[in-house]
Amino acid sequence: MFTKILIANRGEIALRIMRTCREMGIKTVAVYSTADKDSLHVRFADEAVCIGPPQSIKSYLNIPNILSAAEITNADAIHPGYGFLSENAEFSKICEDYGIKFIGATAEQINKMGDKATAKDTMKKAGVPVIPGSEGLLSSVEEGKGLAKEIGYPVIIKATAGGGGRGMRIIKEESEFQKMWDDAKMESGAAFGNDGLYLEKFVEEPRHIEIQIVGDQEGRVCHLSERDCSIQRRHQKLVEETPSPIVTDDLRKRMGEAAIAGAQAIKYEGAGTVEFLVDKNGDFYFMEMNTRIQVEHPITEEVTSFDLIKEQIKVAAGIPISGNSYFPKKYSMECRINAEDPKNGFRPSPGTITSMHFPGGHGVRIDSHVYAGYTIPPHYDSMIAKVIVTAQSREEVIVRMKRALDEFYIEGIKTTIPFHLKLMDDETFRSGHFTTKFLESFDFSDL
Ligand code: MV4
Repeated sequence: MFTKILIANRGEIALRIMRTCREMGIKTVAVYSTADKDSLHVRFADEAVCIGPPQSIKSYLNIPNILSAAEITNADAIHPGYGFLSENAEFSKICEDYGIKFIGATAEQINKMGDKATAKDTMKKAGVPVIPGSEGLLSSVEEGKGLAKEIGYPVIIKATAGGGGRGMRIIKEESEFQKMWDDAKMESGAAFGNDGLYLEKFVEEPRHIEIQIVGDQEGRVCHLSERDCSIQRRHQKLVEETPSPIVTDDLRKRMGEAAIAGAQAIKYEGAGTVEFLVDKNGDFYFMEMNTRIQVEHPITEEVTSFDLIKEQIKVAAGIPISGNSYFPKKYSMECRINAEDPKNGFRPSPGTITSMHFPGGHGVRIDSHVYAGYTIPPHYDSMIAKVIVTAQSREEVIVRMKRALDEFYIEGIKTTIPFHLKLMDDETFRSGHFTTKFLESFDFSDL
């Protein structure tokens, strides 16, 4: 087992990783930017090293400084958390070359899944259902138009280097094709330095359902069932829940098996997530694979009793998994609390938390790095807490979530709490029958 892990991240996920390390008897090293010198992750760690100024590119993305910090503190592994360097193939490779274990995917696995058109081909070959469309990249507008005519409009063109909706265009008819093609090429070239595009049939009003998997170094993979992430605004997830209200035992079994087949095809090691779209007929299709721990991992932990960070660390240290998949016996939901004003287009609201109190009690878990007196720096993402609620049924979860959100008292900044409170009373949300388009017609004006 590792003796000391450097956590190349900040905020709640850095604390989350340190907590498991402490339980496992592993020493921790925090790295921090000058903007984070008063952060809890710095105080929680056994050692802390400053790695640069506030801008991420000069600190949390600064590979030489992070490696120097690992070297001077004698860390034998690096946990990247999510975001920042977590899916950076170059960083994974450099760690390997340095003899420091990267607790995450190998460079090869990251590259295979990072290029979305390649990832789709790999999954298709492994027998995972994929959305009908181009084989690999489109080489011309003419090829795209021809294919769209064959499979029928609407179609969607996506950036192969994309994700999170950037470089993506929905095309409703052939007359729009050229303009959408030019826009998507321009946007993806500028954003990713790669303007490769692929095409798919557009699935209208889908659900976003993802399967958590864990693979070990011996090629064994198990799944830990699904998370429903259909409550999103502009590709930002706001609420996640498990089990999904629309996933039957049979669908869970088939999606779980598909996710395992896909992960085994690339000999996937560690924790990963296979994202699917589920259409109105209940058919599912591979969308992307995330080769990292995700923000919403706690709801899976709550219903399966697994510590996913501990699983990541064990697998990275070469300890095999049992190979059994887990099916939820409980219900769990996460509300992301962001320092944003939901009445004003979710505009960031950084500043100082003058006073606050977290909710607690039975079935309530708070993953957060903030405290009364803490100043939220403007340089990073705006999530300040995750309220994770667990109970025996979806109805009980919603009642408990309302209670917890009511108890969450915070002053000095605007947060997304009023939005979540309204959502919990929304009839469509409560029915469980909503799609990824649900928030497009939500009224945020009266929060
Ligand atoms: C789609 C789709 C419909 N049909 N692909 C959004 C982000 C990127 N990961 C892929 N996305 C989508 N791909 C086909 N063929 C609809 C979306 C989509 C979406 C997916 C999941 C959650 C929210 C979404 C919001 C808008 C569009």
